[in-house]
Amino acid sequence: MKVEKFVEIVGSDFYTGVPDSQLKPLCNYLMMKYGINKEHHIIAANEGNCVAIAAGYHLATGKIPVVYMQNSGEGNIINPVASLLSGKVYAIPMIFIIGWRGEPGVPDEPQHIFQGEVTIKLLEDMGIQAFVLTKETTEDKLTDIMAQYRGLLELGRNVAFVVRKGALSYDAKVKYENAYCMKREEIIEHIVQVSGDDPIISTTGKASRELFEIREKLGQGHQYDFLTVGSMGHSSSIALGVAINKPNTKVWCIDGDGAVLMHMGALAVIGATAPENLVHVVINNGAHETVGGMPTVAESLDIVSMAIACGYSYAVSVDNTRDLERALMTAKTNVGLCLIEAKCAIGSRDDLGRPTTSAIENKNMFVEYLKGL
Ligand SMILES: Cc1ncc(C[n+]2csc(CCOP(=O)(O)OP(=O)(O)O)c2C)c(N)n1
Repeated sequence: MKVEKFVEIVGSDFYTGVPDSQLKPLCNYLMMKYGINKEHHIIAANEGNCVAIAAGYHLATGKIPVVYMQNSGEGNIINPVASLLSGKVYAIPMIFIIGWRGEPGVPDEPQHIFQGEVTIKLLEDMGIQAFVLTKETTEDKLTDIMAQYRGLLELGRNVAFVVRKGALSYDAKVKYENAYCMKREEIIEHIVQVSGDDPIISTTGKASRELFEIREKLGQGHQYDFLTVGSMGHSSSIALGVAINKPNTKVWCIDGDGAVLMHMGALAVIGATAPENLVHVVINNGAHETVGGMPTVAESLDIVSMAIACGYSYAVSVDNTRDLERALMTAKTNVGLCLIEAKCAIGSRDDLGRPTTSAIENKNMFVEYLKGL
């Protein structure tokens, strides 16, 4: 179904979400129609934030908001759904539009398999009525479902459209750009060169895929790297746990701006714990590049000041390779908690592959490697 028709039938004028590749037609449509616009469209830091913003919108307007997200974000919404939206608490209605990664029977990446299996069940358990939108769903069917949904929404209930791959389409081509020149893959290659034999924990999305391919290209093993293929926003906390327990080695975290925003409290805890051997590199393209390039709010954020305020002892922002190399060398030799923000262009190679080792193999190699440090 064309996304324009879908949005018309859903009939809401406020959307908040975290972008998803499977919902690219919807995300691109919202960006073209509204951009980022406080009255109609806000891209939030995590899916729980979306629920809270949407709840505030409903309290203030009495109208029904929409939260859009990948099913990976279900964990992030469970707390506000159970303790804010639920009929046993405030009975706040909203519509969820959820991209269904890892749908049973559809091949997908390891981090999506289990989440895909439990997607509908979790919604049922949370009292959210769900309808699976497919390529075959007609406008009449959707209109019927929305009529039923309106009855539930009036009672303060929550409803969802779980969107199968290819169910929505949007004809316009949308390209996201910024003013920076460094490519994420080049930045990661510089980190690999300077980090040498140190362990690296990399964030979800293309950063981990690029790290894997750089090791292949350089003929290096993958034992140095823990690829956080899911758990967006948590790689820096994994790195903290490793760094505390391996105090005699430098531990590197390769993070993304969207991931940092998603669980920004981690910065405060890392800063307060202050392991002297942790280097946190935030590759900031101001975008959720992995899922299509839709913006984050990080482009104008002062990440260096945030890090210093949280207790990092060294923090610097770089936007070219010469300054990047210098900052990486300082971090390698410095004793103290470091953050490097690397300003980065939006984009990646078209032929970027995916890790050819399984997640369990990746973990086992990494654990064996850590034992020797
Ligand atoms: C909880 C959760 N929500 C959404 C996603 C979908 N997702 C995967 S990567 C990504 C964007 C990550 O952005 P950023 O950290 O800035 O890295 P970039 O892709 O720009 O390198 C998103 C939204 C996810 N994996 N998990």
